[in-house]
Amino acid sequence: MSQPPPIVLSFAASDASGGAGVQADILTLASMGCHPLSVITAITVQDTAGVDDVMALDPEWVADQARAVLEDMPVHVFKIGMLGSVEIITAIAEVISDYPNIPLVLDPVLASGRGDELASEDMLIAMRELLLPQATIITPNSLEARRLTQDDEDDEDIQDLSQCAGRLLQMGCEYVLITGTHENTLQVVNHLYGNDGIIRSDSWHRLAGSYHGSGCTLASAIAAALANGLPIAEGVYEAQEYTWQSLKAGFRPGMGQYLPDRLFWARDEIDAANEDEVK
Ligand code: PXL
Repeated sequence: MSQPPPIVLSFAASDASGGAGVQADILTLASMGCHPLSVITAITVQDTAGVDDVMALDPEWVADQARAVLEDMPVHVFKIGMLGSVEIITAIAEVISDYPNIPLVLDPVLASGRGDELASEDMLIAMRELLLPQATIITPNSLEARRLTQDDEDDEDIQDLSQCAGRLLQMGCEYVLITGTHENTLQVVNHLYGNDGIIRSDSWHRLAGSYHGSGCTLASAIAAALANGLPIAEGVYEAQEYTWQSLKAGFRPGMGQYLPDRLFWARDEIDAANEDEVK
């Protein structure tokens, strides 16, 4: 029998459009050779154009889902996405604190790509205090990095991203990857920081169009790379490459944004198999 796939546990909300959230995580993790466990935090009502509503689950249900699978299976990496409520953040923080040796990839979801608010100010504070110190790597985009490092709501955002990264590292995570999609630069430049400063900067051709689920894809791809045994710097590169390829192969199934094709690498084989069948 071949080696069993490494297991990644994703805490995330359901996105029925299949673009972001737990559906994005499952596709990405499976596509990168992992077995995905999914603990649902909330259910959203949304399509490819926007989020209409969110129902957070009972925090005990979130913790119970996680404990059941954690007691049954060896988990190699945790990944956290959209959280739903302060109480859910508290419940997850408690569960994962019992597993300090499992790396944690934290995607601090504050808003959707289209600007729908997905975390309150209280949730942001809880994330900062309870989850960030447990994170191996946190993957904010530049807007999220600035919001997470504001001292209070009236404070001016820190503009300099390396200063934001410094503050996030001081809050207790080991690595910070700040993505540059929202910056006014020709290429998209993503920076990985550690306690000794910048570890790598990667520039990517800026793709035209607006994508739903790119952040979930990137964070899950990092989780998969770590679960596959890659060191952090290589894993972050691999995950960016995978995400860029899936965005480049993106498609527009509805009337809103493009979705990444997380199975882009399998399409040629699927097309070839379909052609053989037609013959
Ligand atoms: O992209 C962040 C995100 C995460 N999780 C869910 C979402 C979104 C954005 O819309 O809907 C469920």
